[in-house]
Amino acid sequence: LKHLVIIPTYNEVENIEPILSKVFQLPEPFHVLVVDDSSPDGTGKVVKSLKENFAQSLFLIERQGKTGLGTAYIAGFEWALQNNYQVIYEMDADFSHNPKDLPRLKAEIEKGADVAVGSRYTSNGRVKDWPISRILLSYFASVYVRLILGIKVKDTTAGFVAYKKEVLEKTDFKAINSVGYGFQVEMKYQAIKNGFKLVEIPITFKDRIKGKSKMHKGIIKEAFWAVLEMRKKRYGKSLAN
Ligand SMILES: Nc1nc2c(ncn2[C@@H]2O[C@H](COP(=O)(O)OP(=O)(O)OP(=O)(O)O)[C@@H](O)[C@H]2O)c(=O)[nH]1
Ligand SMILES: [Mg+2]
Repeated sequence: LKHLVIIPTYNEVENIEPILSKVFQLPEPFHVLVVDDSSPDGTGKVVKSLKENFAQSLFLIERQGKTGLGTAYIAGFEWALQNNYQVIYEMDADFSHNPKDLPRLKAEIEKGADVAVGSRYTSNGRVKDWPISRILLSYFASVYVRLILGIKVKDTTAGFVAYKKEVLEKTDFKAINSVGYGFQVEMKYQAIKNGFKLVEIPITFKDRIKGKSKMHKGIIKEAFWAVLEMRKKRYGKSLAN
C-alpha cells in the first residue's frame, strides 16, 4: 500500500525540518506532501531544499496566500488520489501530533477501519500543556458536535486522521464550506454517513512548543454554525427519501 501524510503549513519554519525527519525515520515508509500557503517565513523554501534528499518521498504544493487549512487539505487529497495513494493521513506540522503514532493509525486501517482517528477524548487519550480553558472549549465542542449530529465519535475536531482512499473518493468536498474545525467535523461526518467504518485510537496531544497558533475566534464561530448546517445536508440519504 502507498501511504501519504499531508502536512499543511503556514509559518512553520522552526518545525518543518524536524517533523519531516521524524516521519522519514519511521520504520515504515510514509511519503509526505506539504501544502504550504506561501509562508512568509520561508517554510516552503526549506521543503524545497529538503526535496533534494527525499526526491522519491517528499512533495510540495505551494499555494498563493493563506486560504485555510480545509482548502489546503482538499488540494492535498486531490493530489493524493491522482497519484494513487491508498491511505492518506492528516497531520499538523507543530508536533501536537506525534509522528510515532502514524504506524498505529496505519495498523488500524490494515485491521479493517476505513477512517482511523487519533483521539484525545477516547479513553486513555490525553491533552498535554494546553491551558484548562482551551481543553474545556475543545472538549465541550466535541460534546456539542456529538449531540447535534448524533454520532458517537468522541473527537470530531481531531486533525490527526488516516483515510482510506475510497473514503476520500466518496467525499463531497464542494459541500464543505468551513476551513477550520468545521472542516474536520464534516470530513468525519460524511465518512460515517457514507457507511464507512471509523475507529478512534487514543493519542497524547501536546501543545505546540515552537511557532504560533493560527487558531482564532472566527474558526470557532464558523464551526459552531457549520455543524448546524451539516445536519440539514442529509448526507448519505438519497434525494428520493
Ligand atoms: N496551508 C495552510 N496551513 C495552515 C493554515 N492554517 C493552519 N495551517 C497549518 O495547520 C496545522 C494546524 O494549525 P495550528 O495553528 O497548529 O492550529 P491548531 O492546532 O488548531 O492551534 P494550536 O494548537 O494553537 O497550534 C499547522 O501545521 C499549521 O501550520 C492555512 O491557512 N494554510
Ligand atoms: Mg496546532
